[in-house]
This record gives sequence, structure tokens and C-alpha cells, in this order.
Amino acid sequence: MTALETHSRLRCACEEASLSRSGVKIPFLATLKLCSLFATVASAQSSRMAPPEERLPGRVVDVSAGEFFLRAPDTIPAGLTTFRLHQVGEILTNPAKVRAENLAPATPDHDPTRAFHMLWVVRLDARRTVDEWYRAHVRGEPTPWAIDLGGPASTDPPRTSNATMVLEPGTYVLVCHVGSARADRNRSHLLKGMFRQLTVVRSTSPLVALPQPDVVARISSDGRIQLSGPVRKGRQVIRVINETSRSYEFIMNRVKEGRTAGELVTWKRTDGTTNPSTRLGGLSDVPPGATRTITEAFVPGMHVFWTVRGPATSVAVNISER
Ligand SMILES: [Cu+2]
Repeated sequence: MTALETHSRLRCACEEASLSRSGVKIPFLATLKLCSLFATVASAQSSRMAPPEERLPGRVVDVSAGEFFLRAPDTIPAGLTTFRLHQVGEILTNPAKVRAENLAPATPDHDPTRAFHMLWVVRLDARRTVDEWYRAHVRGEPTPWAIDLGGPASTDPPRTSNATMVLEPGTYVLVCHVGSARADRNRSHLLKGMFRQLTVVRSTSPLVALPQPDVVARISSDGRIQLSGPVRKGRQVIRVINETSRSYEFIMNRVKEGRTAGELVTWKRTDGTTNPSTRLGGLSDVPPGATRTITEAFVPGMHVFWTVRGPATSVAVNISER
């Protein structure tokens, strides 16, 4: 599937807005729960105790995505944060069904991206609420007071994807924007309820700095990717810097045995052939001028990174045995 088929962006949703479906419920905004805070702490500790290959920077916040919900802590401390996205919907429990559904064209009764989920972290200006943000989306109104920070892209489970960023205290929304730009608003995962509030409170812990990257990936003019050096096998910290004035996603795929990077760049889900790659994750969005960090344990083989899948904006990355 192409990146555009995988998900669509919020600003397009505003452009294509129409009146809300009836029956959409205004969410109950969860209040702080101590158990969630403990879950976050436990998660951060488990990351510190994880094998070196799986260690993630800062505080690890686990988010689970399924049809059509997000599970996550309600409250976390500010600072260096890695969001780790788990796919727990049908793509985990019934991947054959999801793959078959994905090959069929979209119709009013069929959404081929129903079971594909990504995470966007959105920061709200002071005094704005998640209810306001949601109502604006239902009405198709712009939300210039909500800043999209991006987050982990989709992946093939049980693999997880991750994105590291620094969070200030404030009110945030975790949301899956897949389908939000479609004219058919029945495909919007946001409107199906895939969002929740995240409150970030002041931290009493010492500041943790961003980890030193092994590789810097610069998104330059027209979405082209320039890597600072070779990507190696094992744990790699990849710093993605968007030097342009528009948002880009940043996707990493591993090419399957017997397939080629060239095939992957031109492959379409409607070709009648199987996907030449496994999705490793990446970033749902790198905002203009922003820096985001991914931590990935690579195995040797051919990979492709892209901002927009196409020859100009994809880069073949061969990871050697040494
Ligand atoms: Cu989703």
C-alpha cells in the first residue's frame, strides 16, 4: 500500500470536512488514575531492564491501538519520552483477514485501511480542551491551537514502533488520524473514537538529554532523505530532521527475501502481488523544522526508507553483516 493509502493527514481532513455523522458521542474525558501513572513508571523501568538491543531512550510510554481505540496512561511526567506503539487489533489477531481486506478497493461498505493504525501526539494550547478539539474535528473546523508533534508509524505486529520526543507540561491528545482525509468520513479513525487525553505534568526527575544518534536522516528539499552514514545491524538510534517547511512522514521497511528495493518503491496493493516488504515503523509525521528520534534493532538485509514512496523520496539502505 502507498503511504497515502496507509493514512491521511489532519489538514486534509479540515479541507474535506462535512457535517458530522449522527450518533457520534462526545467523549468522556478521563481523569488522572494512579494505576496509569504506575503503569508508566513500570514501563520506564522495564525499558531500563530490557535487553540492550531493545532499550529505548527516556521514559517509555506504551500505547496500544486496535479497532477503534487507543490504550495509554492518562498522566505522565514531562521530559524525554519515547512512545512505543503496539498493534493489538485484527492485524495482530487475524493478519490474513486484514491483508485480504487491504487488497480490496475502498467502497462505502469497505475500508481497506480499517485495521492499520498510527499514533499522532497533539499538544493543545493552554486553556483548550480535548472536547473542544474533538468538536472542531466533528464540525470540520481548523484547530490552529493544536500542534501536531507526530509519533510512531504503523508496523507489522508483534513488532512495535517508537518515536522519541521532549514533552513540556500541558494537555495533549493521542490520536490515530488514519482515514481522516478521506471524503468518506466513515473511514476516519478519529471519528470512530481513536483518541484520548494525555496530561503531562511537571517532572521532579533530572532532565534526560536526547541520545546521540548513530545516523542522522535529513529530510531536505522535496522530501528527499540524506543519511549521514551507513545504518548498521543491531540497535541504531536514528535522528530524523525535517529541514523543510511542510510535514513529512518517515517510513522504514525491510525488503523480503527474493524481492528488491526497486519493486517495493513501485509496488501497489492493487498489483495482485504480495507486499515485497515488512513494515518496521518510522514516524507518522515529522513537523516542519522538527527533530524526532527512532530506535530500531536492524537485522542485515535490504531496507527502504521513505518520506513519500517513490523513486525521488525513497532511499535504499543495505545493512551489512558486519
Ligand atoms: Cu487507527
